[in-house]
Amino acid sequence: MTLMTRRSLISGLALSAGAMLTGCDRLAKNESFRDVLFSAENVHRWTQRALTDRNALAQEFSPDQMSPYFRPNGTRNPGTAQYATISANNFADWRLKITGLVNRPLSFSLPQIHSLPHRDQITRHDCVEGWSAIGKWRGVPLRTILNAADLKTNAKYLVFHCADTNGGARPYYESIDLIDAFHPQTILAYALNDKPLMVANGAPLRLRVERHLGYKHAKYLMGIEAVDSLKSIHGGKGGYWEDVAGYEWYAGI
Ligand SMILES: Nc1nc2c(c(=O)[nH]1)N[C@H]1C(S)=C(S)[C@@H](COP(=O)(O)O)O[C@H]1N2
Ligand SMILES: [Mo]
Repeated sequence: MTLMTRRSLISGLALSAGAMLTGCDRLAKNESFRDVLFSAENVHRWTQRALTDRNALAQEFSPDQMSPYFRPNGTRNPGTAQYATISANNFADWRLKITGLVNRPLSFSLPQIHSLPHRDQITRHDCVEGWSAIGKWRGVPLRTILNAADLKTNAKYLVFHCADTNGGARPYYESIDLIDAFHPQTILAYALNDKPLMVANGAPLRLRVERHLGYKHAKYLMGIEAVDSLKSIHGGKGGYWEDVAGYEWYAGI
């Protein structure tokens, strides 16, 4: 199903669930359409969309509500030879590559990322392992980067490629759709609690996608790839934990 179709369904849901059902009645009689429409994952996603506006902001907090310590989780240092090289000299040799379905492939150095307009946000991070922490993030809105790269019209997802490879077995990666990619609180963060991002929290750059659970917030970013399907990326489920442990691709909160 195309993004536009999904978008019109979302506005349909937002107007009134009843109107949406009537409007879709004829389409729902088409069997393959119905299969996609009512696949478990879509129903889960649409229930979320019916209850909340996907562009609504995640709650932001005041400085006095910040956690004294923002605990690192998952990889705390990629520990690869490549990461050792790129992390030398304040990440002087690191580049963020924007590739895939874009009209203008781009490569950013860290000083270039730092020179772009930034956003600060104090948000709560929720990990499925059962802990939360409130931290202050500073980063570049992802939409700024995507507008510069000029997405092709068939781009539907952004894939975030990370530097950590779990001992060479599998690289960490994640993906989001364009609604989350252009959400105002979706930023590429380079500072946590007014300090440069530490290695343990994903230096030099990590994703903050505030309407989602912790595992979507890819650390150690190396590249962002625009794609029309997630099927051919690694295990095909859109993320490391989605592939290895069956976590939901849509981890909206
Ligand atoms: N590259 C990479 N990104 C990652 C992980 C990881 O292991 N590798 N762990 C995820 C999980 S499960 C969580 S809860 C957060 C933890 O972020 P933190 O280390 O800043 O607390 O990062 C997410 N992003
Ligand atoms: Mo997590």
